[in-house]
Amino acid sequence: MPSKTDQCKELSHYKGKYNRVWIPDAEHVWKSAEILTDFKSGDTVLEIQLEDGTELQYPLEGGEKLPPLRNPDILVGENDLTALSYLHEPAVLHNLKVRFVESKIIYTYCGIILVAVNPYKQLPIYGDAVIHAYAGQNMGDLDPHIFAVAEEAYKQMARNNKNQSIIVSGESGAGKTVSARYAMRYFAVVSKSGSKTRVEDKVLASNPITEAIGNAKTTRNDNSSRFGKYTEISFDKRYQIIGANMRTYLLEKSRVVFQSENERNYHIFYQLCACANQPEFKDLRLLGADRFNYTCLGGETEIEGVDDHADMAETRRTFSLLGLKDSFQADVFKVLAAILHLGNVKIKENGSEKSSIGSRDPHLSIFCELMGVSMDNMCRWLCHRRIVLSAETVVKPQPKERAINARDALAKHIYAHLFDWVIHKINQALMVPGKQHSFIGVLDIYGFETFDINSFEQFCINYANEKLQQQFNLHVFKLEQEEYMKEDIPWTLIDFYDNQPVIDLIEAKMGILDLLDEECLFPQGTDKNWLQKLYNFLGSNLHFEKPRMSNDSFVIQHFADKVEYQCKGFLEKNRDTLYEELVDIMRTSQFAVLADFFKEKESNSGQKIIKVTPAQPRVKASNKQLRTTVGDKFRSSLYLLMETLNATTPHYVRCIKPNEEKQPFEYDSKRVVQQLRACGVLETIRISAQSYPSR
Ligand code: AD9
Ligand code: MG
Repeated sequence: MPSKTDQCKELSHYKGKYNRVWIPDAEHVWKSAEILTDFKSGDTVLEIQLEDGTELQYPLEGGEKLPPLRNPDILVGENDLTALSYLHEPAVLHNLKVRFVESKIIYTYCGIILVAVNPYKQLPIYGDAVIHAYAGQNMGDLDPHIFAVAEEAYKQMARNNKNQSIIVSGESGAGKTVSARYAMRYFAVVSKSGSKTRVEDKVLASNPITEAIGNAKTTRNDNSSRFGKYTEISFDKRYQIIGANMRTYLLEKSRVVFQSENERNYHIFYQLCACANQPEFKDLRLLGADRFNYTCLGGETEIEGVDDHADMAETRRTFSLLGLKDSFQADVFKVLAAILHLGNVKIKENGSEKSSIGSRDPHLSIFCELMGVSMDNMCRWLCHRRIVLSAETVVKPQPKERAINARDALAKHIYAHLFDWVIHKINQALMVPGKQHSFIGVLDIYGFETFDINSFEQFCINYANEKLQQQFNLHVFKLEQEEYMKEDIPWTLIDFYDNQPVIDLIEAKMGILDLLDEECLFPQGTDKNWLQKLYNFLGSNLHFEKPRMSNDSFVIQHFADKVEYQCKGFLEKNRDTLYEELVDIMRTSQFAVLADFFKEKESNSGQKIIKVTPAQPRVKASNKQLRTTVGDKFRSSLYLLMETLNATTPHYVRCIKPNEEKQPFEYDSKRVVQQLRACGVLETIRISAQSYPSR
């Protein structure tokens, strides 16, 4: 971008011919205008005219704040934003808009980033013929495309003998999952050897299954990913696909037992309910999705344009394609049905201290039958707890609310185990027979999100996005700057937006996660106590706020936006405990799959504990619980993900959601600019422009 003095010069230089500028506008963010008078140094106002003929005076602050210049028309619509003469926010916003709205082009390069604007419409640009057109081409030679990025990764893998990553980011509903799917399809098509092995098809088949069990309708996206996924596609020496491996990140478990208004549980439940009448599911005693608590809490059980019945057929077809037999599928469906029945178990209140379940509760009885556990035990241990005192063990009744929590916790745990089990089976089916030469990883993680009510899940999701943003910042900005210094090119370190302070706030010693873990150690710990500690210890942090009107929430200034989190439920979700008594019942199940889910693993928590040294060394309290908390585990898994990404050559795709209403080719400048500002596209432009001094 030209410096301000340059801009003054340029402005007077172009006056007459290119006297067009952008001025800020409340509605359209930027509005086009023409300068009417000669600009002289020291002027305090510019006489300008808007496109509709209105004349106004644009205030100049000491001749410094000149409005950004418009690009010559001939450049508007460029494939690569870095080719524009004037590079600034209005130019980017306008260029993307012209391409998207007028030319219906969704992809644009911005230096090393591919910007993809979600068209909310099927486009005929993804066929095999298009894939073949991109194969072997150089990135700049054809129109910007996700296939061009995939080709670039493929080429660099072969040329440099180095593993690659395609990192797709953007907010919820922006198009990450769709982009990741197309990238994977590209590799499958170009690497196809023509031999009988159908490993490419298998790799692609993993997508519909993971989406069935890990995606759900939210108010943001009808097919929202509720887990993160890094898929490593393995290639042999001839760069043909030989297998794949998926790593998943923190599934949103709470959705299994609760959905907000207009949201749904995981797709697979509705697919199953849609097939309730099929003879093979008779034993599961299924009902319509509107008759199970766990599937109807959000109100609507159907999604416009989605046929759950047909999707079930697709899910089963892909299971089979992966070699996952009918018996395996039957076990999966049995567990899913059991979870649905568990959610319908009626827990009665017996005074304020006690609760009970009818000895003939029909749903509990089906649950027990399907899962091979004792009805008596379940009735008793959903509503009681064993309390170990020094001399004796007493059995204490539980109030209704606690019993419901115990039931829901069990449902969540069973589902999480089922999810891991299915992923494990898919990985086995895609396992590389021991001769991987290199890989390309595709990262599709839940996008930054903010709802009316934000809880632990949004906190974790947004934390992951902070880490990704930082990975991007460090890669693009620091590496580029180092390059300049190495070559001794005069260069002022530009201060890019560094989000380390927010990351510290969350993950460093005595940060939000540490304080949360600490509170979880106290048996009497509460969400409110923890929140109070946050206010006390972090109140002065620039990225942390106590809302003026609430004592139940806290605000974090994330890179993308401010988000207010409600503290309710954080402790419970971070602890993620399940009563021992219920675990014991599951372990003695006659149904081997279920017993295995709860089998005692090496660590007593059933979670593999990975000891890592996070970027910010943290001294752990000596009495730190043996169990890893969800937050702690997530922090470690993100650390490992960053290590993996940093060991590969990254390729970035930034997805943009152009409007809230999911309307085809609607471009809401306000929403777009918010995302451009948040995701570093504008910062990158500054650097890319500097990299080509000739421009
Ligand atoms: V989330 O963080 O998982 O909630 P994503 O993954 O970013 O989100 P997704 O890929 O699921 O969003 O896209 C949302 C919807 O936009 C899709 O279901 C499609 O209907 C639509 N979409 C996205 N990309 C394209 C595209 N390239 N062509 C057509 C698209 N439609
Ligand atoms: Mg997604």
